[in-house]
Amino acid sequence: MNRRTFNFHLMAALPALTLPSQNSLRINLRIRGQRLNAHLSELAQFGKTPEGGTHRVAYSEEDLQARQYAMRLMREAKLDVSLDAAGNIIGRRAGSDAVLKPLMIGSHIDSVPAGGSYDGQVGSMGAIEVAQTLAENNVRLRHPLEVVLFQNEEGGTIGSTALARLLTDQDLSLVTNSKKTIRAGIKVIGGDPDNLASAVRKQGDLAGYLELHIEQGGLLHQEKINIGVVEGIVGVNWWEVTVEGFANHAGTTPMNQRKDALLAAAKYIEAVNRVVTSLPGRQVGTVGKLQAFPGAFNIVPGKVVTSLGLRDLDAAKVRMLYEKIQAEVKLIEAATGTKFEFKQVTSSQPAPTDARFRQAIDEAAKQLGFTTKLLPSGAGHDAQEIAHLCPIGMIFIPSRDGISHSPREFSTPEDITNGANVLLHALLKLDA
Ligand code: HGY
Ligand code: MN
Ligand code: MN
Repeated sequence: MNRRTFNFHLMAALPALTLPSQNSLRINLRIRGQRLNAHLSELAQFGKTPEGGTHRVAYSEEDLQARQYAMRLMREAKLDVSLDAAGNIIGRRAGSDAVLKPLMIGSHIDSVPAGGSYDGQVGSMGAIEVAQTLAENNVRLRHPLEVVLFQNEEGGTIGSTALARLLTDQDLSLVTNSKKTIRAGIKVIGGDPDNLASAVRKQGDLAGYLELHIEQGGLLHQEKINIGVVEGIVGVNWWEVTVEGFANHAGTTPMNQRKDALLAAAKYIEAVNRVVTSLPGRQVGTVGKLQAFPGAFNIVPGKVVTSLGLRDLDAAKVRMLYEKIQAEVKLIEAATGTKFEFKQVTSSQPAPTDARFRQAIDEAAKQLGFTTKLLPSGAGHDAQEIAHLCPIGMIFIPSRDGISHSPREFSTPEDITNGANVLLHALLKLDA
């Protein structure tokens, strides 16, 4: 073999030996867990509670500060950051194939009152970390990338609903945990409630949506499974319930002549639990709010404002439970001389995840050496609204003792890192 030929063969072999192929670079890509967990700790400072949790209700001062912090991280991750008219924060990066629709990843950073520091926050910081990891390794996806932080998820998946459909006046007049109407809240966070049509996406506008989230239940932790592959998200239905009785003197009103709204509410609460537990299955029913008026030792309560929450993977079962509860309410009204009124506050459809997305998550997790389990989500998520637009997938990491919506909510830094790596590699698989 003459010298020229030898050099040629040597040169031809060199690239395979020295420069990692795009493929091997991608396979070996890992997020920086230390940076991700540091970002989560910093984010938790906004609305930190004495109990060590997070109180960062949508549209609050803490929420505004956290949003600014998150937008800074998104810019550092080389994303082009903007707000849509609903006030959702969206970080964009072009893909190598302009014909393709965006792949979206994200979650929410608002919390429930006196909540934890992981719900929504792991998926939000994890999505930003994935974007930063891609940028600093010069990995450009074929699809455009959108990293989204949805506003007011805890008030009824408001921000993600605003992508799936036009928010109605009834939606905008809602007051949930934030004590502001949605309309006022959207203005506070920099959105434009009079231009919400511009935030609505159509079917086909997105190639897909992936959300990393804590399980908020106890299955993965109990069974020591690393990653949950979500099969579907329950439909979440909330009603505001008002009970009208008759306020009267607590000393001079005989027991058989009262219209005691709080007694009626007590019977209602017991009836909800009895109806929901009377059937086999994973449905849940909760009465989470209760206020009695006027609320004094010496007045028979004339009015009660309470609530009803029903969830299941099957919308027909939720409707059936609601009808059974209504039948019980009729009996309570007759027995107590009171009147119940139910006003539906939110109704999100059960959302199955996409088989191809579940496969990408499962394969990514297993290639990273993690154990996986297919399971439903008993919590509602932004993903179920985006499911109206495109295929979705959800990745769960364990919640210690299944505690959530509580300052005792906790996931380990290792599980958080694992979840973000699965998000990264599931995204790469879906981008192939
Ligand atoms: O209420 C829920 O299920 C969710 O955590 N917002
Ligand atoms: Mn959440
Ligand atoms: Mn939540």
